[in-house]
Order: sequence, then structure tokens, then C-alpha cells
Amino acid sequence: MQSTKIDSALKSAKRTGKKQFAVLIDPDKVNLKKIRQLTDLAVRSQVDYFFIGGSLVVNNSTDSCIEAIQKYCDIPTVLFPGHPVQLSFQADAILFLSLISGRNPDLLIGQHVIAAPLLKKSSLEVLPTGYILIDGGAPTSVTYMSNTTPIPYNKPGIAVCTALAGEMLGLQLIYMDAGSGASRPIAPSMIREVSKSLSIPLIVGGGIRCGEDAYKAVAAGAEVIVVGNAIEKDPILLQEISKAIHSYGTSDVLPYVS
Ligand code: 1GP
Repeated sequence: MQSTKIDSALKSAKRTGKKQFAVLIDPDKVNLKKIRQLTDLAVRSQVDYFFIGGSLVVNNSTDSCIEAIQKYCDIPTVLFPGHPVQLSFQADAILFLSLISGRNPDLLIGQHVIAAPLLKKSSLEVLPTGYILIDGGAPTSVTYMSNTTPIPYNKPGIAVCTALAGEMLGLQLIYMDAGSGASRPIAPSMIREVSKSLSIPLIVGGGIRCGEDAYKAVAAGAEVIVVGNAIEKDPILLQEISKAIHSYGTSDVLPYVS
């Protein structure tokens, strides 16, 4: 029986206004010798999820990366795969991504057909997710690898219609992503418009580099913030970003709250 634990936690976050933080780990880049330090920091900072994956993973290290995380903590591991070859049955869940901002049939349904029978036999929790790429100011690996055009930065209307269509198609989550290493995060005004139109949880990532960026995204309506690159470069940032996200709606006074 597949669990629905993460789906329930995300829906409850949407209902109650709770904000969550996912640290994105690229299995190619993580230093397994330092994973203990990262998981300790994540536990202390109350990180909610580890997302695992990347647009292009060249080493066969996804399983060992997840095993190492699970050895030291109980933070759920969620696959964020760029391709079915990145499937790992060690993880707790998978973002079953349909790239609904693109018109590449392989990423809308093709690869899902290949992965579905494997997922059916696994114990992974499957999270049907509408994945929406937004122009983050620079070409990113994901736009190149997916062969799709991101939604322009200043066209919130297109993002709203795309997200709505995803929800109407029965997807359970929307993930708006400026792509890893984007030069600017998604505009809070776009997040606000999309969040207002949805009754399913909204995940936002790409180009978030500090607590202030993360806070602005949750204040605009995102339920989950994903950060990868900035934490790869400076793991200590994890504390600042987590604090900012979890401070939303509490009485903690933060310097950048207007
Ligand atoms: C990318 O949303 C994630 O798919 C995270 O992006 O690596 O820029 O934080 P960054």
C-alpha cells in the first residue's frame, strides 16, 4: 500500500497556512563524506523535505545519496527526477512531474508511461505534479534538457492559466521553477496570482539565495520553497532560509518583513 503521508502534509500546509522548506540535493554534487554535517544542520533547522535529483545526473549515485541521508535523519526524501533513469526505490516519494508549461509530449506523458509500471510495484508515494518553468533571466539546464520554452518572467496570466489547467487535469501539486541557478527568482507578484487561483499546494524554487527571497515567496502564497544551488555553495545558509520560511505567520520579527 502506497503512503499518502506527504500528500496529506502538503494539503494540510495549504489549509492551515503552514510553510515548508525543501533542500534540493543533486546526487552528482553532494559530498557523501559531508552528508552527516548537512543532515545534522537540516534537522536542527527543521527542514521539511530533501528533494533529490537534477536535470542531468551522470553518476549512478542517487541510491547511495538517499541511503546516506536516511542513515542520519528521518527527513522525508522526495525524488525530483529529470528522467526515469533517476528512479530510486530507496526514496519516500516521487514528484511525478508533467512539464505543463512545455509542449514536449515526452515530458507531458511519454516518460510517465515508462515509469508508471515500476512505480506501481514500488512503495514510493507518487505525487502528481504540474511542473511549470518560468524564465529566470538566464538559460538553465532544465530548459535546455527539456527542449521547452519557459513562461516569460512578466506574464503572470499565462502562469495562472497553466496552473489552473494543471489543477483541472487532476494534478495534486503545482511546482513553479525558475530552474536551478536562475539569475533571479520568480517574481512574488506572479506567485501571488498563481497561488490565489489554486486550491492545491504550490511549490516554488529556482534562484532563491537568501532568507529574504524565500520569505517573499512564502508571503506571496507558496507553500513549499526549494533551494539547491545557494546551499550547495554555502550550507550554513540553510539555517537562515529555514528560519525565514518557518517564521511566516509567527510573531518572530524579521528584518526584511515590510
Ligand atoms: C531547481 O527549484 C530548484 O529546480 C532549486 O533551484 O538550485 O537555484 O536553488 P536553485
